[in-house]
Amino acid sequence: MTRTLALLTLIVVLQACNIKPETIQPNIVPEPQSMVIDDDQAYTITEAPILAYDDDKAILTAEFLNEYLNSVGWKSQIAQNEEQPNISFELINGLEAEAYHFSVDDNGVHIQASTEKGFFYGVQTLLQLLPTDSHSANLPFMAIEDAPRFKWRGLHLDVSRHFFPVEFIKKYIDLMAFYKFNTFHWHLTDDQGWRIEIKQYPKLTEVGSQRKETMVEKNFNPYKGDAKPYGGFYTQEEIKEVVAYAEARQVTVVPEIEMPGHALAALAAYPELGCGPGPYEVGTIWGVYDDIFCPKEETFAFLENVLTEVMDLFPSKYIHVGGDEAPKTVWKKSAVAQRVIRREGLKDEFELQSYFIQRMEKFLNANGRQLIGWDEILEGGLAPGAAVMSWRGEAGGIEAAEAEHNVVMTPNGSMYFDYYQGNPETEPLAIGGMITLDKVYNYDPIPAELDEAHHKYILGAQANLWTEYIKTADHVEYMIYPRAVALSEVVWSQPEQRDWERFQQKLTKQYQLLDARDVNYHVSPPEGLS
Ligand code: TNX
Repeated sequence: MTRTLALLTLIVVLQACNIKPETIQPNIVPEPQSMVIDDDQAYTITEAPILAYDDDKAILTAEFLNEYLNSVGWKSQIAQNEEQPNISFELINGLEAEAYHFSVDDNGVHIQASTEKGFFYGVQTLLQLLPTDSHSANLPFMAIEDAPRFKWRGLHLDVSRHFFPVEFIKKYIDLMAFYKFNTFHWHLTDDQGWRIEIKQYPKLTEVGSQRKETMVEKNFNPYKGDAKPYGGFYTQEEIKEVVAYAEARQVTVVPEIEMPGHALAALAAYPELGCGPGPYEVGTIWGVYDDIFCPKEETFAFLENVLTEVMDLFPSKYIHVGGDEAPKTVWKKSAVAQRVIRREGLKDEFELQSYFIQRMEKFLNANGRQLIGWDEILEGGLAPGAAVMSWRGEAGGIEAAEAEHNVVMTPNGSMYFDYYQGNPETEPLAIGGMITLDKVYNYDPIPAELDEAHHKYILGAQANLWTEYIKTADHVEYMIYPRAVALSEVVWSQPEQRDWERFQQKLTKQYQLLDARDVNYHVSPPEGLS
């Protein structure tokens, strides 16, 4: 109260002296579609703003904002039928699902939308404007009309190579939502660890989530593995908690269950699913393994049962089945695999992989879901309705889009956040490659060579974080931020709204916002290397 009084006094004094208190500079990221500012007039939100909404569609978002503000020291409250709320949520008709209008005038802050998603993004814009060092904001009059450029605005996290606890996953999602990302790609299984509880197959986590000490190297070599026993997994209860948490932040969680390759942890648990005699061990070194799922009926039944539990946990329309880096060495030698090739009249092991993926697609489709996989699923023939995640450059994505398949662009030349972002001599060990902040910023998910008629198949883009060399939550954040801040403009803002100079100026405020959220980030120099 005393603070409010002091502030009011200050404003009165300033007005009497005809000095305008400084208004907040709207350094909003991602840059909105359109923004008109009238710096001559301002509206002050003081420590205890009143929130109100005129439609039930805004309840959850109003509560989200209220809770957030209180968690960082504001004393906001929701009060319905308040004559003059400071922040009002107003339902308007006709805006697209994720669009919103945001304005500041004499009557306060207005967030207008037609959907819950729209209200939510209006709130994120407000949170971009609020200062981090005081509980009062002098907002210039403004009018923003905003909507995203792309439907798929994604970040991925590999929790197999290293495991990150639920609390951190929630923080990861919080930050995604803050930058208006809407898709969290959760890479849950790989050679080096199976991290999701599957009730029907308890050994997946009992055995498959634990790896032994690296064997090949007596001397610790971080390029090869951890040299230590390592483990961890999420229970189904934890997964549900994360999915609900994400849903409240308008983030869809897309689970990935790798097949037919990157399956060694599953084979260690259930050796009968491999083509060889076994036994297998959970991978202890990084890289690609020859042992993959064998295309036998038992394997298909297993995978369908696993996916059934996965679909019960994840409402996402898309289910990611991996498909990448599946060496055909073992299938070439396997009598079972060769028999399937003959029985199905297939040409080779690539067509066998295509057959494998097509069976999974039929199963997912029969359950109302869509398959998405890495671009290797193009080899040997793309499953009829599959979406493609293009990681080995953009060629796979272009080919898929031209064939009228949906595509998510995630080329390893621009979207691999496990690559270095600065001088390798001073940066923590990374997997190689160099993706600086400006490189991310200048990426365009629509390839220049794709003809316009097929642009609509590019759903959007996503950055991937593979964690072979990333063991701690702090390090994850360091690799993701601020590159994800740059990516948010790539996937949300219109190309003509993107401006590298302006973006760099906006970063100062973004660093403050990240500090306030206790995020570890890399301070990127203006150009190139640190
Ligand atoms: C390739 S990208 C992989 C991952 C590795 C990554 C390292 C992709 C679909 N597969 O298994 O972690 O390279 O950058």
